[in-house]
Amino acid sequence: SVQVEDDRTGLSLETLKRAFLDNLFYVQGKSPDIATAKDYYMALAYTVRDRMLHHWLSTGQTYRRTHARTAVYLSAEFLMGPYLGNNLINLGLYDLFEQAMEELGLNLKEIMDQEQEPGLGNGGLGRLAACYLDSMATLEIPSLGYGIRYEFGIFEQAFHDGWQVEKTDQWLRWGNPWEVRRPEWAVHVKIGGHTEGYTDHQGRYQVNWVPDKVVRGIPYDTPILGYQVNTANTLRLWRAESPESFDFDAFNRGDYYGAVNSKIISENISKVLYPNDDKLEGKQLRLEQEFFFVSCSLQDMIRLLMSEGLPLEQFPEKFTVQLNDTHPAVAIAELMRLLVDDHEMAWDLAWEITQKSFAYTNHTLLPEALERWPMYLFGSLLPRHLEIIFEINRIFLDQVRLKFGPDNERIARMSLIEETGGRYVRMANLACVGSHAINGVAELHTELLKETVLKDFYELFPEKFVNKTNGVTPRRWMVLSNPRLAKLIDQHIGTAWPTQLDQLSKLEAYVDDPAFRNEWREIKQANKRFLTARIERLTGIKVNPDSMFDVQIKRIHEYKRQQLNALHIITLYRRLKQNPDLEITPRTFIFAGKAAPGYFMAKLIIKLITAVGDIVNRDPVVRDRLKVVFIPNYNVTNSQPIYPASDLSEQISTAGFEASGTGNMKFALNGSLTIGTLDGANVEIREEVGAENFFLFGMTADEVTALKASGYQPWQYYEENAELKGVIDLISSGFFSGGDTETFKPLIDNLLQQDRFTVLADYQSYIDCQDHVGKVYQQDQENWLRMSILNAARMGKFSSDRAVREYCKEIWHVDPVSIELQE
Ligand code: DL6
Repeated sequence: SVQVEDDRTGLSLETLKRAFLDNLFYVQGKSPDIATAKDYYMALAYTVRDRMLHHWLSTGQTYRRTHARTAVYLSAEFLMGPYLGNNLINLGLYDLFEQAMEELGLNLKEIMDQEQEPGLGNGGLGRLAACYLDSMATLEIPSLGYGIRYEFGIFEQAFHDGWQVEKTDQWLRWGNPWEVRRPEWAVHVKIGGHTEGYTDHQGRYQVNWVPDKVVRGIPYDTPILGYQVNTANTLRLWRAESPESFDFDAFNRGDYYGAVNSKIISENISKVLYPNDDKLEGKQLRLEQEFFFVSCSLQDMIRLLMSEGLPLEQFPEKFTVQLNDTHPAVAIAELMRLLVDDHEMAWDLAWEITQKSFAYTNHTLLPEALERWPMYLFGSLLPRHLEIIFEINRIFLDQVRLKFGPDNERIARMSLIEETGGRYVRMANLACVGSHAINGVAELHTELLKETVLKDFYELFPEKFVNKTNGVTPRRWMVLSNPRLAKLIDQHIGTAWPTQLDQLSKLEAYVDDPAFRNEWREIKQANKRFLTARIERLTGIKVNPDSMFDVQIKRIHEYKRQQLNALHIITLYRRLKQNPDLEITPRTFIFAGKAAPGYFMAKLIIKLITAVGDIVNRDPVVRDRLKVVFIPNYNVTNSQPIYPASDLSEQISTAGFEASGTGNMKFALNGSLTIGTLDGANVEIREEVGAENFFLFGMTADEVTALKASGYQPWQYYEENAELKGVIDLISSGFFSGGDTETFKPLIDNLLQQDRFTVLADYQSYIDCQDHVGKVYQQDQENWLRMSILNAARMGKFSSDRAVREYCKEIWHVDPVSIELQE
């Protein structure tokens, strides 16, 4: 008899092709003659998703059956990147599908290019959450990610006259094949109103919160596959809707517009991601977003606990909840409220459960990013939570007094309520008090936390503080985005390295092997040619793939110092103008990154870079030895071809300001050398790869602090350094702004007068280091290649698998559960 594989699960080439055409016909409603590229993408996505569902359902069943202890990642941002390619890699079906598409006359990569990535994050913090979900699934750790299903993710960046302009993101425009809406698990979230005290039937004082609006949270679930395991965990994102599609009372009163309006107002909550990175936007809607997804998620966890027949007291045994920065820190007050008010639990027991359940990760030392909410705003949206926070604070400050005596300044600093010049609720203080563990994201960062912003909390709770240096997933950042290099590595050290990244050290044995070295070099060249074509397509600029690709890609921020990079470019340009025959290493300066729409200085830095590019790229004196490109709309999709093609990774933040950085890890993993300061994880990267394989410059964090304490006067550096003065004067003269001396004035004035991020103080050290980099690249290519191989070979530590294992062992106490596929 003829045996036919099932269309949804079969894996033969014939079945895949049939299943794809079936989905094209029955899901997209198209035949190949009229199908668009988007239709092909959707049909392929469904074909891949069909092959994931078995894993997903079996995983859920196993977790329920075994009452698996679960790591919950609460995060306002998940920057997942495109799913299709990653799912194919994690399923181990990439090559097979590539062939199936080819046999149908289609191209897998072109189809993958159709995906609109879910840009539900700003940068490092959201991308870290995505890498951790990948690692948790790969390590078979029962886990759930909870966040917000923003209808509009991070804006799309376009350019007008060299200035950034923002266009709204529309990732849901064509539908999202990876998610499943689960209205049956919707929950209600109260907002606003007031509280009322009453005495219950047992004579106990209770509080009832009477809200002035209620919104409905609907979960949308996405499966998160592990790499080459059966595990498929869940990312659950909440969408806000109104409880009924209409306010029927208003409708019956004849108030049609009023009825529709309440629906619109509710839906606003999950409408748009706030596009700020490292800066608090103290908007009411933002606080509503934070509370909304936290309340939905905690209610959902309680439902899950009860559906397994477990009592509420078991919450901290069933779940361990990681707070991704303070954005979800209101969870501490909300869990207290759910336990004490809704489930009538005694305060002390509820507090014990709460503290056991939460752990807090801090991602930034910048004071302007620390969340504090005006008390009137907080109290008007969350009146009951404010009462709960007052009570937590009362008990907590007694604890402080007990340990430190009547030290009023300390008490004022540690209070959950700030009272100097306006009253605010301090979310970091709440997170520290309500969590059993507090971590920074790189060794230096954790030390600085203990010495500065969280010093008082460290003195009170030293046992809570741990470091968890960030990591990145080698599946997306190597296997998927650098397939040529991944294959070369497979051929030499076997195929275990993507899940055991320490094995990359075996590459050291080949560092002098001529054939291996040759292939390494050729792969880098091929990746550079690929990026060269992409740059021309995206910007119209032709770059030379034989030049050094000197790359800085990340959010635009003064502390990340893209302006320092620009000063270097202008320095080289001036040298060429003064001496056109000067021998210099040809370089292509590649930038990408978004500026927060309201961040004037960051936008001006973008304009400076594009303006310098306009002049330098066209000047015949330069003879194409320098090129400056700004790749628009930096996101996960656009970043993937950049790391594998880069020679030099710019990690040049002012020491003490970049909490960790994770791009720095992606570059080194792909064999790019770092020019960097002793900041964030750069310190540990340098330790791992060896000081001789890292281009170090600049002041240390301590030196920066000391310089500022001694009264930093940036203009002195300008006065005393002729080359720096020449560069600054050239910008001031209007040379890069069509003669207009106003455009860049704010930037220059700021550098000369304040220079909060000590750009001028580090200028000479950076220039000297860059001169050295140029020489090594040009004159010592064999050594460069060797350093490139050694960088990749020594990156084992920076896998997100290592980071997640540490969280599991030291904070979460969660063990793997392996999944057998159910019949
Ligand atoms: O921990 C992830 C990432 C770090 O690598 C970056 O150094 C840090 O700047 C970033 N922090 C943020 C700020 N968010 N807040 N609050 O994205 O986190």
